[in-house]
Amino acid sequence: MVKITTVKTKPYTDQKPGTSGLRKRVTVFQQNQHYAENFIQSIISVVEPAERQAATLVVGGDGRFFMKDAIQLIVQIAAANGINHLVIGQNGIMSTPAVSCVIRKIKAVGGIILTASHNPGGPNGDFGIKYNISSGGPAPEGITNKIFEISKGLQEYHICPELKVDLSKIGKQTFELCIFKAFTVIFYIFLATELPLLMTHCLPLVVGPYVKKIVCEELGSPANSAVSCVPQEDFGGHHPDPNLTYAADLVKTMKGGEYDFGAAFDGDGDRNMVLGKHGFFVNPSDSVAVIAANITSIPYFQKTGVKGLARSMPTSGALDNVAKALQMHLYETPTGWKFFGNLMDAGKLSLCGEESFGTGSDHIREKDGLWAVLAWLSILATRKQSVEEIMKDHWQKYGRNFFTRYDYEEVDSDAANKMIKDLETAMFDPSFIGKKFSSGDKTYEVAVADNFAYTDPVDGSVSKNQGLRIIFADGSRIIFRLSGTGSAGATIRLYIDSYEKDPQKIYQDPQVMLAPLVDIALKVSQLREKTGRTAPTVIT
Ligand code: G16
Repeated sequence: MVKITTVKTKPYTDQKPGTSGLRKRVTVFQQNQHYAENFIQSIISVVEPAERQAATLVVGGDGRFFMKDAIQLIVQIAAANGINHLVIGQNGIMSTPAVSCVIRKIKAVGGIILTASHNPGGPNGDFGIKYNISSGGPAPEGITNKIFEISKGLQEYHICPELKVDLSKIGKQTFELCIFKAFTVIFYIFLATELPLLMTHCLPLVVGPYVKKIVCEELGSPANSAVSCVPQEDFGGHHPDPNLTYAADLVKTMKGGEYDFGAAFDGDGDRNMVLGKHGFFVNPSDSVAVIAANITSIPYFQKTGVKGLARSMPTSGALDNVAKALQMHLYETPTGWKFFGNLMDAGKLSLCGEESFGTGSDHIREKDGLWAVLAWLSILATRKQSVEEIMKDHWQKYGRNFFTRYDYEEVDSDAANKMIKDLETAMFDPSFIGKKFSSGDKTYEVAVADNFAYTDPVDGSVSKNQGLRIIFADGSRIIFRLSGTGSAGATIRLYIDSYEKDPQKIYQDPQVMLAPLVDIALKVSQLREKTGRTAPTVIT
């Protein structure tokens, strides 16, 4: 008989889930007393006590350092709170899209995902805990706010300290508890994900075991085209963010010209970056637009049809151009995949994407890196053109949204908050509208200046303060927002989006095309002066 213990604790004030769960340094979870336990208890407390004895929770993660410790705690706390069933990936490994899929398939009440996604791993890296609801999608703000409120008042948690599971053993492990029904944990092998990088001959590469199974075994790409497929707690020292900076090895390999298609994934397999031969980069905002424009090449959409399109606010307007041409509804949501869930559940949305290397559809409720790559492969197979040709044709037909994002990571939080506050004050001055800003031979006139707010068309919930937008008369946009996924200091994101339809200009270098707008953004915000940062950490 397993013993249930109630442990007195002190609440923490900093357990507010961000864009995608609670992300902190591993050391915060490890060294602060009861830190992880408190947050896990707060999550489980949102499952109604009356539901728990019939409830199943899915648990999985990206294999990063501290994940196994966190899973043991989840098992012990879930059992002590009367949750009846846990379904866990063998060794705890399961990609984020796989967790979403399994929650839906087995009709679980939700799931807990152990990942800090694209943030570095290892003992000095980041860890994260995220709650997904029964639809398979990340918990919406109503629920994450509830978790935060519980965490701020938490005085005790319940735990079965002696209950230990063998994470490596496939199958059922059952435990007798004094006051509840027997508690069962089932371990499965779920084709799991893992870190970044892989390139492929003709085909892509992908996330660990999925890549091997689908891209190599099923599609016949050579085995050596799948790189970095074995999960490691520190991602082999790599930064698991699939962008041009952190997937530099892949970019270099692709530049060699030997491969036609390359793709990189993040730690938990939900993000993707697509490259063509010679390292031709597909901007994520363009990637979802290309998939939308070629929707008939994708078997899933041939079956289901397409109900609507969506992008996050900072994502470029490339998708809007396709939506207009296809006469499809386009939703503009705040940053965070959780905002797409309600639209999908209501049958209003089929395909969506974000500038932050996220692309997905309503087959699940998370972005899905491998799905996006398979969508691209379907398009390549139908059109029999290269990635570069497809992209260039697209720009010829729809015009091009030049897009760039500057990330300033680990900026002093006070300085970053003050910069945003001061900019907002300046933007809200009535004289700001109509103001002209010049750089080089370009002049832009402000048409709209606001802090983006979103009203969910399904449940009417309102999300405010989602990013400062300066929209100019020609439609060009400068956007500033603070990241909700960083773990130390503040990350300032600057996004620039500018549309060009002149066929003579669409092949230019985005950094050259957008230089005047970047210059204006830096001057208006006084980012350099106020943060002391002279250059971004990452440019996309
Ligand atoms: C998460 C969210 C995405 C979001 C991204 C960046 O992705 O699911 O919707 O775009 O973070 O958010 P931020 O700009 O606030 O850092 P992931 O892959 O980290 O789970």
